[in-house]
Amino acid sequence: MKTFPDNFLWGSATSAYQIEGAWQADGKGLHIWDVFSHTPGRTARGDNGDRACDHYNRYPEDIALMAKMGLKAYRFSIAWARIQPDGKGAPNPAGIAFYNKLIDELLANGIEPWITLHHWDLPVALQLEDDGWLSKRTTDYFAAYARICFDCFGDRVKNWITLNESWVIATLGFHEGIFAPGRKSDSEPYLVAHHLILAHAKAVKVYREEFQAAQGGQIGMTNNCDWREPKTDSKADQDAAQRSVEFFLAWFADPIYFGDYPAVMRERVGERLPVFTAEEKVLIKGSSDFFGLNHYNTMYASNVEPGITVDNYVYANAGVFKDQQVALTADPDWELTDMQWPVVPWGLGKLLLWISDRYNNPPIYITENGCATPDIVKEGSVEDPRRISFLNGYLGSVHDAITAGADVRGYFVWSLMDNFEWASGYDKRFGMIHIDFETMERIPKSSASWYAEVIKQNSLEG
Ligand code: GBH
Repeated sequence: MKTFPDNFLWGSATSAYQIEGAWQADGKGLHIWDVFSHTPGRTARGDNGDRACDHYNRYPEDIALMAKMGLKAYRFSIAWARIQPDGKGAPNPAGIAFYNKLIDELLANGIEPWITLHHWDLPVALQLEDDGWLSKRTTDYFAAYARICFDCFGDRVKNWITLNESWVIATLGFHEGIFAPGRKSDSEPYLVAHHLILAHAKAVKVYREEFQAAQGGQIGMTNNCDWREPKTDSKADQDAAQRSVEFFLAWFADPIYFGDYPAVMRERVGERLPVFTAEEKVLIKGSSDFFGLNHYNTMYASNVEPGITVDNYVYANAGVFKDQQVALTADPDWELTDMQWPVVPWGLGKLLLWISDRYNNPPIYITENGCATPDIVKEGSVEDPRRISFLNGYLGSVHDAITAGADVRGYFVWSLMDNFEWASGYDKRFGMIHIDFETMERIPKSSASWYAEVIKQNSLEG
């Protein structure tokens, strides 16, 4: 038996655009993912989140399913464009009313709400009028939006995540162009990242100065990182793996814990890497009460000599890749999920220890981990043994890391239910609950009962 610490927080996660639907209801403004997914050619089959899981209307049923699983916590995001349709100005009462109902229903069911303020759905007016995350002005708009949320919901909500996966916004949105707003640049990702870090720090300042003492909650940022294992024992490959994790995670975490970007990025990115003023460094340093981590997979990393082009540039997420000179490969024996991401449970344990070691053992919450698998509905039920084995393996690795000293406080499965998987659309299924997107029927998969048992026992078998 692998038993978890007392009070270990068991949860699952979703995000607004991926589940809510109701894209034009009750005064909601448009956001960049509404526009991106309605632009021909940007998502698989032209799928969009117009209806998604219709969670906006079916949230009581969804919360009942969460309660049945015994979830202690539920991480969801607020759609900024429901709160401020144009991303600035007066709040929209109907948007606030929706999240009030959601929060109250969670609490009535004994489930702790964990709110992400921004999970990629930037109000489109900010993109058109202010250049979105390319502009420093957006950092102030974000802080003002955050203030509305703390003010309206902070009496009941004690856990705040400012931003979800800034790496994805910067790299997939502004280098590869495969996510909204779909830009392709070698320098913009660094500018966008810079503004996201500042936006986070400004929102945290608002919370700490105006709300935290009275409301007594905690606030942090969630970043994603895949693990990079050196392909060989050579010094060059070990350095490449370390460099790759620094370009991935330390890009965002070093400013928060140390006040500035990693030295290796400064050396390699040069003047495309913006500079924090002395005042900004003070603002940013120490701006997280916990370390939020999303983790999905592992790749081998090997060194690439400058000037050499290898054919996995795209797979390796170029932009920041050309600057890193790291080639990524998978072991052909690794099982792949439906996203073609390798299943390597030990990578998560290694990453947790890397974080503990670099950032002086911060409290860590795994705010996302999970996999996509195809579903077959048979006589009204769905068996998903591959998800069970994925979760069992990764949770085992989390347990190993805790035993080795990492301060991991909680774990959120991505995802509660199948949903709109961004550019991949609806046929990539990450949920523990199956959704029939025609009828909107919910069918808990076998992993949902498996997870309910883990939560009940606070331990894994075997
Ligand atoms: C998360 O992003 C999101 O927060 C969530 O909204 C989304 O639905 C979920 O994951 C599933 O996608 O080794 O080159 O193949 C995940 C971020 C970045 C994780 C890319 C996997 C694989 C890169 N992902 N990474 S590669």
